Amino acid sequence: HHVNIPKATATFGMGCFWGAESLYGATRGVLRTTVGYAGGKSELPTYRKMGDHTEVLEIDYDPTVISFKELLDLFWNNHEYGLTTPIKRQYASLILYHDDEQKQIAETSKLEEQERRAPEVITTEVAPKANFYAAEAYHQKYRLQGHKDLATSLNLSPTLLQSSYVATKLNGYLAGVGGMEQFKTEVDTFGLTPTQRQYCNYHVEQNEGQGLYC
Ligand code: MHO
Repeated sequence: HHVNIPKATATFGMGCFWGAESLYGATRGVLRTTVGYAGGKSELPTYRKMGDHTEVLEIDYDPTVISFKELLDLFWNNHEYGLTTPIKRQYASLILYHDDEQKQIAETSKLEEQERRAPEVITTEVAPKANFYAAEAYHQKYRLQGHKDLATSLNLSPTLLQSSYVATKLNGYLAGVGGMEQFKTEVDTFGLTPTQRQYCNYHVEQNEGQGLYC
């Protein structure tokens, strides 16, 4: 993996962060994902004491491969944010922008989405990204960690659970996102052993298109 790949970051709250992490993980142009807590003011949130924070996904992406607008299209198409269902702060629909360009694109995109959904009122908030607190290790790459033997064989330290490109990708593909055809085009870059690869092939095929759940 080359160090000079251009990198930008997006932060979204879209309900349970396990699903969001798998959705974006298998998406082309996404380089790394980390789940965490953001959007509030309380100090050092944890899963048990989240305070006024929301479960969010931080996404590092290559903007020459996928645009912020394309990340937003996935955002709108993959979670609930209508006023018909009251949403707890923990699962709020949230776009935390990193710069003025993201702010503008997010606000325009929200207006368009509101027009599409009217008369329903969408609850999504657009706000500046302030503090982001990475979630506990057991929440990172949750679907991948569910494959215990594979996860163990990958030697994922708590740091790697947040930063590994391969863990990011496998966490998406094993949850059925991306599909077998796309997986085949990328798997050579993952550096898997033959055993790991065979295991992944089987489960990517089994789970393809199963839909995200929490
Ligand atoms: N409470 C749900 C979702 C977890 S989530 C990371 C569960 O345990 O399945 O909010």
